[in-house]
Amino acid sequence: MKTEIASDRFLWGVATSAFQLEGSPYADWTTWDSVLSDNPDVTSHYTLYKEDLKLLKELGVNAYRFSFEWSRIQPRENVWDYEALAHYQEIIDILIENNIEPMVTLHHFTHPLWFIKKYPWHEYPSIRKFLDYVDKVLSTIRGVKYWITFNEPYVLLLGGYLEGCMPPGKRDAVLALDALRNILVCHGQAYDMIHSSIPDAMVSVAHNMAALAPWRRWNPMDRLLAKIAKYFYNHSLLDAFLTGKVYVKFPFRKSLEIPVPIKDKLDFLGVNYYTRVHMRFNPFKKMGVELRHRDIDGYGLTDMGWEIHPRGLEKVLRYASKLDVPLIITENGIATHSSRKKIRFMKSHIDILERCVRKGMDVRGYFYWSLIDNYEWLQGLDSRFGLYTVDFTTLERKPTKAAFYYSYLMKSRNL
Ligand code: IFM
Repeated sequence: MKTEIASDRFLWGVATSAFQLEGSPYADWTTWDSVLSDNPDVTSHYTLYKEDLKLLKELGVNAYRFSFEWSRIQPRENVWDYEALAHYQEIIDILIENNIEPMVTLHHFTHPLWFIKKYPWHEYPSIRKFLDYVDKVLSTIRGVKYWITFNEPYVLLLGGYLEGCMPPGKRDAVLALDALRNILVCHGQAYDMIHSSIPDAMVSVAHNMAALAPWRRWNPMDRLLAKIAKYFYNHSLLDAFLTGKVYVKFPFRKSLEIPVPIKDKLDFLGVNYYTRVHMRFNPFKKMGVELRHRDIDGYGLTDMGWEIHPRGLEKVLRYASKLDVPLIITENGIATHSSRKKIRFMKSHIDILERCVRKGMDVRGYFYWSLIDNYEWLQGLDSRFGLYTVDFTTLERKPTKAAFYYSYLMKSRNL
């Protein structure tokens, strides 16, 4: 596998996604959750982007991960919006002028409404439609070396095909496997397309990884559940990059092998890490699983009830190291109204990151989620992940103490 990242600077950045800051009148999520369509002003970044990009400079980051909103670029099946493409190109140009490395995510959960209605991911033609979009982006956009094809493909599948809480709202394991295959085929093809137009590109997915543990250590069923979940949620995608196959392991049956053409199609791995989840066998719950967050380490829970568990970052980076490609933490952050908690979260995770690098793990970047407060999927506007707060009435952005602390951390850590 390739292990080259040309730039020798550690990437210190922040991450965002288009829909969470900009919304889009053409996206599936706009009808799925009405928070943004009821409050169109909160999606102010699409007009205030120049002001927001100044915050990056103020923070002192050298990299910025953001996404393109596919539904703005292709609002209807055969219609391309060149102004939207020019808008994203302008963002890239501003970043480059300011010596900030852009990292672009092509797909971050949302879809054009026409796509999800006519070609949802479990349908084979979804592949062609997504690749048309990639092709259009590659023929118009310049100056991007770092690409993320899909943000958290497993979260998309869990939400869209198992829980049914995200579009297309299915609860069907067979369709989920079809969708998984089609998404990974798209990754493989997009990887080749990006490399043929940008030979030194660095391409990855952003894989959400979690620390998963049995609720009751003494209980064999809880242990078995945690083991299966750990394999499927964290490892099966890594193994697919190593072997070109997704193994779906069943507890008492042979595993199912799904061939996916993605072997070695990865120049680095983007790791999104937030929390640890405890799992308990409960026959009265859906699929026999009950999930819980517990404050075991004494760091507390976030406003969304997630356990703050910095040591889990080391665990997932260790798992990811088996790929033998550089690792970049493409998301890590906390929803809280408290700056003190945000600072403690950031410091404790970056301490672990530093320890991992000292131990020899090849980690080349860290992106804090997120730059400014934004819309959180299914939660609305009260999950405050931003280094800058946003007053959603006046649209005023204000730095939190954590913003100053992050600037200081980036200068003081020798990574
Ligand atoms: O806001 C999300 C982001 O879109 C994907 N990763 C997790 C974040 C926090 O839930």
